Amino acid sequence: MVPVLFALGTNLGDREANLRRAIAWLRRETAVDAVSAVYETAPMYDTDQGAFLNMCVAARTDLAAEALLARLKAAEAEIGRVPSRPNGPRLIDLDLLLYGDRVIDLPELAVPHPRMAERGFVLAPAADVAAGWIHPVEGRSVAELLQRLGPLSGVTRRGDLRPD
Ligand code: PH2
Ligand code: MG
Ligand code: MG
Repeated sequence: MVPVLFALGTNLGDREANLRRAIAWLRRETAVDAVSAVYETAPMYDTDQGAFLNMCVAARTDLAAEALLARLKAAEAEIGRVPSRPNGPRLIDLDLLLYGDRVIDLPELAVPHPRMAERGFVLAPAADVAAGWIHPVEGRSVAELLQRLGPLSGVTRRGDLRPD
């Protein structure tokens, strides 16, 4: 099995319920090892939208990266995501951040996620579950990448996701 790291984000509807559904889906479809705390985060890039909840999940899978991506897209639709503008509001975003130490550069799939190293809303929860994971392009651990960002603004640790 290949270790994988996922990022979850939501800023529409019942955000906690959306996260719970995404985690239930990940538990069904992959072998989940660790689930981060929930972080309330100010929107990056497109700031004219509501605050996000973000989390990360470390897991293992037998699926090839391309097949996993297709399953993630299907899960987003099943949970209720509808198309929006780039970086715009979304009910659920399920991103593949890392797939072992592989580097994949395809039009429809880039791993490591190209902007993960600049995103506090990704690296803060990622450090909860994968602090020592070495980013195969940056050559630094998740914890080091987080430290490199310096003090984060607009990223607040909320604690564990509450069960239903
Ligand atoms: N996702 C984006 C764009 N901006 N900002 C925050 N805080 N959290 C996100 O998950 C997020 C974002 C595009 O995927
Ligand atoms: Mg996405
Ligand atoms: Mg995303």
